[in-house]
Amino acid sequence: MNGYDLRTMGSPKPRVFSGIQPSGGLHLGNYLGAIRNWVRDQDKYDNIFCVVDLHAMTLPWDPKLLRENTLQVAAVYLACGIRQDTSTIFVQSRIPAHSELAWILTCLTPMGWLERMTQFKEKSAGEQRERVGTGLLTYPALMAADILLYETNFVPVGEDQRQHIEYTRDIAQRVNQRFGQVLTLPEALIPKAGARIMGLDDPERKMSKTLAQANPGHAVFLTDPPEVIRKKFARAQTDAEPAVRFPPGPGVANLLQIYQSVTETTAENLERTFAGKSYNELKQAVAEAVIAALRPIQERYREIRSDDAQLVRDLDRAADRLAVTANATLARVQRVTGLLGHD
Ligand code: ATP
Ligand code: LTN
Repeated sequence: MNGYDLRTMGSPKPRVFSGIQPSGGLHLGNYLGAIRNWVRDQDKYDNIFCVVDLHAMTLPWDPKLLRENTLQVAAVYLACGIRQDTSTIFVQSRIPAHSELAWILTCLTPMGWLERMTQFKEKSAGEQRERVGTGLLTYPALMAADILLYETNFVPVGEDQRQHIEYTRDIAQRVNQRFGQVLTLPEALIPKAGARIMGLDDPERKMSKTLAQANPGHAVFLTDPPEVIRKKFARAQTDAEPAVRFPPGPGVANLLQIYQSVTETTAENLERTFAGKSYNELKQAVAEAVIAALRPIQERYREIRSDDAQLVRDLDRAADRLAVTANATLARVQRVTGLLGHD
């Protein structure tokens, strides 16, 4: 046990914190790579799941869509099985401490650290500097603030976020070394299976909300109706072979990965079921498996979205509760860094 755990003695379970940006509809990759693992492990931890709306402002956004996507992400968390007795779901911008700690961390972060981040390089590639918002560069400082405010022990995310968690540890260590032990160092929890679902239109690229905006056939959204899911799989890219072979090429491998992940079947069973089958048979089987897995989630989602006022009330209440912890951490950092009024 490290020194900081003393502050969380009231809660015997380790703290988990994770978040998803409301930058578009959630897709199968978000579910299989992130949310499903959060649901499965939620009883082991004291969980906080955030809708990181301020992060969704790091690329151009539409205000109406941001509001709708924020409610959608929160409702999807609940519909997928996140339970409010072991987990707290809230919206990042409802707790101003996130922005305030992010500012202090930004001031302590060398610009070179941020310029070297893979996500920044990828998302700003091909854009002129005049057209990229500064928030895309300082994004990791806000993410670090999210995590550090709650004395988080573990951060369950997909592989693409590992570098941001490393930065979070580095900046927390810098604060602790310079000003005294005020922050808890978190660790990434990265799943072995499902950590990287690829696009249906292009199996070389990770399924992503942003790419799905340009081409809806890229991703299956968790809210897609069955006929849309069937159509998207029917058009998915496969290989040049006449039938399913093992080992498969990238397009077929992605479909098999989705089938295996959704049905939780073994690799042997997968080969027994699909070797020699036509691509049409494979696509239909994957589509039906996904439709069956999403059906209860979609039913629950519709139920939750039939009362947005209740959803907003729950989110606000959660934010009020969490603000106590967030403000306590912020006050500690403000005090040790010399800001007035926190003695
Ligand atoms: P954007 O395109 O806006 O960056 P995204 O679809 O990549 O969005 P994020 O909000 O960045 O999704 O990620 C939310 C969570 O889902 C993260 O934990 C991330 O690692 C995971 N994730 C995203 N895409 C995939 C994928 N294709 N396969 C597995 N996990 C994924
Ligand atoms: N950058 C993350 C989203 C995110 C996050 C967080 C994840 C913002 N703040 C804190 C975990 C913990 C992403 O998945 N794109």
